[in-house]
Amino acid sequence: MPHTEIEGALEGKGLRVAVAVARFNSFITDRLLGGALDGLRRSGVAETDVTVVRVPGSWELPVTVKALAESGKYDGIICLGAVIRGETPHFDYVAGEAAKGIGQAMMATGVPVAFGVLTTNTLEQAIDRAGAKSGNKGFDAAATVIEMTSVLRQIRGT
Ligand code: INI
Repeated sequence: MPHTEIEGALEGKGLRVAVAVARFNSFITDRLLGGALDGLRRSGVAETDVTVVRVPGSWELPVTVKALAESGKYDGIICLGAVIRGETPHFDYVAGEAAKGIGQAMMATGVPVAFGVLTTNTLEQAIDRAGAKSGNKGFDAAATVIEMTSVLRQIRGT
């Protein structure tokens, strides 16, 4: 007997998506947001079904994602930020807590959350991932959230 296979569709029509974006390092995060909105639009998500939430920094993303997920208003969430190491140990706290908290919010609510938070050693590495040499992680995050919404709906039979 052939096995059963579940694979997500990259069809965003009818999906309601929230994008939480950090203003810190906005030079980078504005580009991630552009990539994410482009990805959503090109996958068929209606502009009127997209909500963008701006927060001060990546530290604020977990509580924002949790509130968005708990509201029941969104099928999927994208979070965008840029944590750049620079000279300060602040990096480790902000990057670590953002990753952990966003993961916890997804696990607690079951709402798919795409992790579009760059954690890089240099500004150049962040630029590379925000529309230069290494693509745009915001665009990738849009594709991920649409795919995961579809995967989870199939598993849950909804
Ligand atoms: N926030 C970021 O999104 N990226 C960073 O690189 C960063 N650094 O390096 O400090 C950063 N800090 C701000 C933080 O996210 C909070 O907004 C702030 O601490 C207020 O709670």
